[in-house]
Amino acid sequence: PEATTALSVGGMTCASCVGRVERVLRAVPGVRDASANLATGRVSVRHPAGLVAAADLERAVREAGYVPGPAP
Ligand code: 9UX
Repeated sequence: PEATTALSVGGMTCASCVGRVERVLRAVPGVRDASANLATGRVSVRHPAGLVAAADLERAVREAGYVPGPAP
């Protein structure tokens, strides 16, 4: 089944940041969709259950220059 992983993303402060974070997450193998919320600093990632590790998502966020964390 599909699953959703939520992350917090620090440093995402403008609409371009949102687009960049969504783009790098959609490029992670197995990810079907990613939706970032500028107001809350959270990202919701859709993927098949078990196929994507949170650590892989966090790495992609970090390599794009943002600061990932667990969803509060
Ligand atoms: Mo605008 Mo977002 O310079 O990093 S793209 S704040």
